[in-house]
Amino acid sequence: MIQAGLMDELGFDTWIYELVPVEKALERLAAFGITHGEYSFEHLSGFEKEGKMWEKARELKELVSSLNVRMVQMHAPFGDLDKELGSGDENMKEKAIGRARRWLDYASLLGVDILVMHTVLVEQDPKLDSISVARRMEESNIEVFSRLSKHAKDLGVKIAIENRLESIFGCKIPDLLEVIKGDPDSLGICLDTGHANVNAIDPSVAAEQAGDFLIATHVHDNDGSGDQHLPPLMGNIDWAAFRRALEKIRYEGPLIVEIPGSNSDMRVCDNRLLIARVSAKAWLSGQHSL
Ligand SMILES: [Mn+2]
Repeated sequence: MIQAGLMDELGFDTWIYELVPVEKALERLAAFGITHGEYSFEHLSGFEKEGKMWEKARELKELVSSLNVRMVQMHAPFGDLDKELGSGDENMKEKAIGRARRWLDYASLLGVDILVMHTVLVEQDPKLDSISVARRMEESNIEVFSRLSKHAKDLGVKIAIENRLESIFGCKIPDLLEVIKGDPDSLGICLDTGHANVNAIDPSVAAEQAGDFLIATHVHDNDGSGDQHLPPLMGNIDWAAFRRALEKIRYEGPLIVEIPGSNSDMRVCDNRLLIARVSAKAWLSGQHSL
């Protein structure tokens, strides 16, 4: 039997409506009856650049409460930030830590409990063997996340570290568990089902490994050959096994579907939302299993 909580907490990343400003994206999700969500980094990055996050946060908080949408998580900057946090240049690294702390502030201001972050990347050193590189990555991640977790704790926000797409330290759940040990109260895992599948890791195995540390999800599908961000049941993930694993670890949500819409046509965004909602509900209700 499926737990009631899992289906109730189905949500979407605002990324699906990247075509329009965040306010419009939230209104659209609410119009389609979506009750939970994740703020995409892309939707908020403009406010960061313009220094408007503090005033915008207040407006957004009011908007989501009037729309009855619970924004359970937000995506931190990634890409450059991952490299800057692991940089050997102390100045650059400290600036990056400051930026990550500001994003924890933003989460708190927006009333969002969880900030999703990628792991820290360490510069490639051709002199080092692969084992030493992996060890340096682990050390760097433990150091950076234990520093950030102190700020998270002060704010009452948790950091969910996402399993990486690239086949390096951080793509496996046991890698992340080592990092979380530094502060298990404020650090947890965001399981990205698509990233796991590309790394030939069954999301059901990953979920069981994460156990109680699973605090956020990025739910999407692919055929294993790349990070295609397809709705559930459109790739080769064993969704029935994943659902059973979520039940076994008593994960109660949120389940956040992370798929793109379109950058040119709103109807494509709406259609993709509708089909993903149907497929996610078919998955969660067990209708697709023989
Ligand atoms: Mn993801």
